[in-house]
Amino acid sequence: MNAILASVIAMLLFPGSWQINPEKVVEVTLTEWKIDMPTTLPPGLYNFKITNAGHHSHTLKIKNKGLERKLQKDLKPGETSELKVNLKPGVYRVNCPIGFGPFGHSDKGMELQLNVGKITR
Ligand SMILES: [Cu+2]
Repeated sequence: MNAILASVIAMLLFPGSWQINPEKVVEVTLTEWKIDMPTTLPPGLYNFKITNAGHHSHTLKIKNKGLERKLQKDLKPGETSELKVNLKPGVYRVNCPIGFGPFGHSDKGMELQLNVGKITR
């Protein structure tokens, strides 16, 4: 098959496959009361694929000095959503900011520290 035609078909079948700087996908699973995801990542553009595998509503927030990103809507049990974040080197706090104080999901365990390291070659 003609190489140009083949690449056009690939672009149609896999939109995004031609992007120069494709984002990396990170799977995140939310349950009671845990956020399951990597705690160290290299810097880069990420698409966090967040699934609520629990029995309560959950959400996800990623924050440090210069950045704060949160899902627009809380996830009901079984729902999945995506959050695109450009992570620069640094330490981030990742949590589920639902509830308050001792009833807050963070305090129950839905909180972790994400370390984004420098690129080492
Ligand atoms: Cu939660």
